[in-house]
Amino acid sequence: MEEKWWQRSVVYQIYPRSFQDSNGDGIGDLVGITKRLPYIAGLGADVIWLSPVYASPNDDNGYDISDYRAIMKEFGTMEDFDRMLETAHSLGLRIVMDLVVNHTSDEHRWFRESKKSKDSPYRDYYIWRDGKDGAEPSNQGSCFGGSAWEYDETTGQYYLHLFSKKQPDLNWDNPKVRDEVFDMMDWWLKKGIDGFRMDVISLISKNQKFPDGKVQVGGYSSFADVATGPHEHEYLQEMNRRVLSKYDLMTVGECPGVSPEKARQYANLEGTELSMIFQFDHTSVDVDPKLGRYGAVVPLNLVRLKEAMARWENILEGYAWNSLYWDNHDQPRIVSRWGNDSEEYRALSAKMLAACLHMMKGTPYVFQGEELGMTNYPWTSIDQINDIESRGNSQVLVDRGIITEEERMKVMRANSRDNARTPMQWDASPNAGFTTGHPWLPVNPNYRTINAEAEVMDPDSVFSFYKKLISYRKQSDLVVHGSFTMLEEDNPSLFVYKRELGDQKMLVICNFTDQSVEYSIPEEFSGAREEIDNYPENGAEIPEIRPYEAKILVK
Ligand code: ISL
Ligand code: CA
Repeated sequence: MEEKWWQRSVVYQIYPRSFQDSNGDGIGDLVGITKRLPYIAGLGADVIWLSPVYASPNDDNGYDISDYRAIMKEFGTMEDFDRMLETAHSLGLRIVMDLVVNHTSDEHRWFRESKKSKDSPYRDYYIWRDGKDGAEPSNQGSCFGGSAWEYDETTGQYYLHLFSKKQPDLNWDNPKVRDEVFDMMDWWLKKGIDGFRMDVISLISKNQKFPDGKVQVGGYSSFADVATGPHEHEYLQEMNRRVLSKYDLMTVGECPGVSPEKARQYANLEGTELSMIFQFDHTSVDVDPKLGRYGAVVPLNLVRLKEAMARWENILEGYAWNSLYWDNHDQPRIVSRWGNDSEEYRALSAKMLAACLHMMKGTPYVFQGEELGMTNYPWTSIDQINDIESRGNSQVLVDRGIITEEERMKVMRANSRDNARTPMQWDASPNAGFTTGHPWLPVNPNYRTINAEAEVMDPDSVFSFYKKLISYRKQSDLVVHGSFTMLEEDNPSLFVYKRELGDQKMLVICNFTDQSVEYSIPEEFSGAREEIDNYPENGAEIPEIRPYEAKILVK
C-alpha cells in the first residue's frame, strides 16, 4: 500500500487557551499561536491538532460549541484564523481542527430552536424523551457526574447530554443533522485546513431505546451502555463519501469504548472511514475499575501497560493505522504519571517515555509542554481547579461519602485534566512568558527551571531529545513501516520491543524504574550499534540498564 503523508508525520497538539496570550487578558489566543508556530516547526513536528477555537460559552472550554462557523471571541477573529493558517502552511505545518459534533452547546441556535416546542423543525436535531414515573427516562449517567438527562420545563420533556447539561447530544439518526454537519465540515475544508480530530466520534450513534444499565460508583450507569452503535460505521462512511474523500486529509477519531478489533474497521487501510483513532486501553491501566479515575490513585502496572500497547500494535497490523500518545488535554502529565518528576529523574524519565513511544508503529502525538517535560501541578484546593470533569465527578464521590476532601485533592494532583492545562512555560519571566496579565489557570511554579527558552538552547534537554527522535523517525522506513514485536512481556521493569523491515532491525529498551536492571540483549542483536541513548555519557554497558534509561539499538 502507498505511504500516506500522515504515516510519517508527528502531530503537535495545541490547547489554545493555555498556549500563548498576546493581549494580556490571561487567555491564550490565535495571534499568540501564530507567533509561536516557528517553535513547533523547530521541534520538527509537521501537523498541528488545534483544540476547539469555535464560538463557545466555555462550559467545557470550547468543547461546547455555539457557532461552528465563528471564532471564540477570546481567541480572536476569523481574520486571525486565516492568518494563522497561512503562516502555518508557509512553515510547512498542516492544521487539523477539532470537530465536536456528538453534541453542541445549549446556546447553539439549533438547540435554542429545538427547545421552543415539540413541533419545532429543530426538535429532532436533539434527543428528547418523556420522563418515566416522574423521573429521568433511564439511569444513564453523564461523563461529568449526575444524570445524562436534563428536564426542560418549556415542553415537559428531558434531553440527553452525555457530557454537561450545557452539551446536549445531537441526534445523528436525523439525516438533516448529518447534512448540517457535513456542510459545515466542507466549509472549513474549503478554507484549506488539513483534517479533523473528531471528538468522541464513537458515541454519535446510540441505542435510542435507552435501556437501564448497571449502576456505577457515581449512582448512574455508563454512557458506554447506550452510546456504541448500531450506526456509527454507516454514518462515518457517509461522511467519508460526501466530504472527506474529496480532499487529502488526516482524520483521527477519539474513540472511547472501542476495541482494537473494532478499530480495524474505523481506521481501515482502504480509507473508507478515518485515518486513525485514539484508543483508551492504555490510559485506563491505572484507573481503578470500581472507583474510577476520580476515586483513587492507582500506581502503574507496567505489564498491563505493555499488554495494552502490544494488543493495539498486533491487532491493527495489516488492517489499520495506529496512533501513539501519552498525553493530551484530558490526561495528567506523563512524566508525573508514569515517569518520575523528581529533580534527579525528571528529564531522564521524560526522555525515556518519549523514546518508548516514538519508536513504536503509528503516528505519534506530542501535547504542548510534553516536549519540555512539564509536570503535574501541586493543587492544594478544589477552588484552583477549573475542569468540569474532575470537579464534577469528584464532587459526586465526596457527596456520596466515598472519598474525603483530602483524598479528593490527592486524586486531583494525580489525575485532574487541569494538570495538562496549566499555561505553557515559555521562559523564566513572570508567568512563564505566557501572559503579561493574570493567567486563567495558575502557572506551574517550576517554570523558572522548566521552560522552552532554556531547553531550546540546551543540547541535552528534553526538548532536544524529542527533536532528535522526531527527525530520526522521519528518515527511517524501519520506524514508519517496520513490524512490531513486544519482548520481555512479563518483565515488571523493562519495556522492550523489536522493529523489523527487510534485513533491518531495531531494539528499544526502556527502564521504567529508578533502579538499575540486568538485561542481556537477544543474540540476533549482538554487534548492533547504539543509535540513541538518553544518558549523556556512555557509562554503564549492557547487561546493565540504568534508572530510566532508554536505549535504541539498530542492526
Ligand atoms: O477519558 C477521559 C478521561 O477521564 C475523558 O476526559 C474523555 O476523554 C472525555 O470525556 C472525552 O473527551 C472529549 O470530549 C469531551 C471533552 O470534555 C474532552 O476534553 C474531549 O477531549 C466532551 O466534548
Ligand atoms: Ca488573549
